Amino acid sequence: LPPACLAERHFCTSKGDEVHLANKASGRYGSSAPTIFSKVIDKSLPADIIYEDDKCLAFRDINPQAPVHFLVIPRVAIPRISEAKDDDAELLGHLLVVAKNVAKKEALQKGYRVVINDGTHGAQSVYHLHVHVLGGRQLNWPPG
Ligand code: TR5
Repeated sequence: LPPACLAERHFCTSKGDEVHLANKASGRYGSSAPTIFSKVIDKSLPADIIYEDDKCLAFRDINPQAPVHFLVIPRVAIPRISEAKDDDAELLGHLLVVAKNVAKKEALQKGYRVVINDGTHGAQSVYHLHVHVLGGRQLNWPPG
């Protein structure tokens, strides 16, 4: 793992860690502080980027929870879905279109899950809006 990731401790290894990190992150970040994903966007931190355009990029999750697990993030730093504005509708729609196009390129024809975690109860650990796409295995429902 890149040292910055280790230092930031935004990755995790288990469900319990994920909730713990989410709680830590919610206390540490104000609503618009830059996050580790700003460094992915400006390429100062290496990430496995699989798609990018002028509005967003998609890259593989560093701690994948399924054989295919990537994130789609806007270039503008909206901290969380609950802080998106009604005017962001076009951008939010674009993120979903990119999610399904990249899922197709990743051969997820059997299906996949699209998730946005929000805030502490949603177990959000990075306060830069991101759409998770998980697939390549049978997923269970409901989530924990
Ligand atoms: O819990 P939420 O929804 O906030 O998800 C944050 C996701 O970001 C987790 O699934 C992490 O594994 C993922 N993550 C964290 C870092 C990171 C990443 N994915 C790709 N690349 C990453 N870098 C370079 N650094 C991270 N700290």
